[in-house]
Amino acid sequence: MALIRIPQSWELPERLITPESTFLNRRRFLKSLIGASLGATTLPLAGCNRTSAISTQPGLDELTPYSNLSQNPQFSDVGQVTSPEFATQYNNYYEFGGSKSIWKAAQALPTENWQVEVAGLVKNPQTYDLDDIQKKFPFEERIYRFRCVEAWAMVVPWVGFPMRLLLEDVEPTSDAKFVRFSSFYDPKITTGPGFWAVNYPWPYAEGLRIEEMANDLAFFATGIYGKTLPKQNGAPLRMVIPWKYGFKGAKSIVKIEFLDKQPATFWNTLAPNEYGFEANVNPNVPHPRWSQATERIVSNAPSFTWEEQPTLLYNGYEEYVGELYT
Ligand SMILES: Nc1nc2c(c(=O)[nH]1)N[C@H]1C(S)=C(S)[C@@H](COP(=O)(O)O)O[C@H]1N2
Ligand SMILES: [Mo]
Repeated sequence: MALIRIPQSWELPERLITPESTFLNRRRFLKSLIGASLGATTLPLAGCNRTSAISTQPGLDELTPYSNLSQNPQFSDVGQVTSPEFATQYNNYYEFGGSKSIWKAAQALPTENWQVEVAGLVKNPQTYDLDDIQKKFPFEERIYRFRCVEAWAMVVPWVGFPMRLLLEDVEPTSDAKFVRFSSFYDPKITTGPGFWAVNYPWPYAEGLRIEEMANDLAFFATGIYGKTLPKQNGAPLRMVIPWKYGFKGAKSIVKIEFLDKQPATFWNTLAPNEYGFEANVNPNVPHPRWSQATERIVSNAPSFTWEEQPTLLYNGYEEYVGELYT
């Protein structure tokens, strides 16, 4: 991709472009902005008390809580859960901007009448709406480690269902070897890339081998912290592949295609030597521009500081996925 010049801010690890102090100052700044412009914000307010509206998680408080949610005990004990305030305000969603502070811009995502088309090499092609998904697939809560390729990490409680249930529903043919998942893209709405990335290979798309999709860990999330997904986290349906780097987890999915060949994916097309198709978390395989041996995990409110810890092979999920890669 010699024609594509990758902007500087995409190339740098987050720790270099956004040191903690900058982020924390920005958060404080954001809070004061929110306080000053409540009338102008499109977010409904939880109450009339301005202080409480600011101190709760913007974008989270008006989301629908799941009732009778069962937590999968197999995926519950992976350390202190990251505070929702952080996980819903520190995001990567380039369709809505190149920084981590896109949660407000992402509220422009239109999620009404959402449909997910399943096509390609399957016996039962489907176009699901969210009601179909809710009725067909039993939802559960799973707490997963989350590891971005930029060497930061969180622990996130997702709500959703394992991808293998969708496989059973659509029945891939024996020719199906790979799956491509495409995100919502409408240049009139997803204006975040602006002039600097209009020629990038949108829509954002990710892919898996079909055996990876069939692994019990591979998950479709429709919720987070017991509520429906905020837009900035990939509403209404996103992928969560906890043993792979975060960029493998495409957000706001509109299309799932079963294919006989490895599909082109967003980051792998842009910079194949930096973002592999497989992209398993591995402390021994450095990114060309930084080590992956350690990661920074965020500690919780009120300080939100980053703490260094060793990176685990397959992000700690070797017992589940090791056999896929022998
Ligand atoms: N459509 C889309 N999906 C995406 C991204 C994106 O920019 N666009 N960023 C990826 C990256 S790099 C990461 S680390 C995670 C971040 O998910 P979070 O914001 O919920 O933590 O989303 C992934 N999915
Ligand atoms: Mo990422």
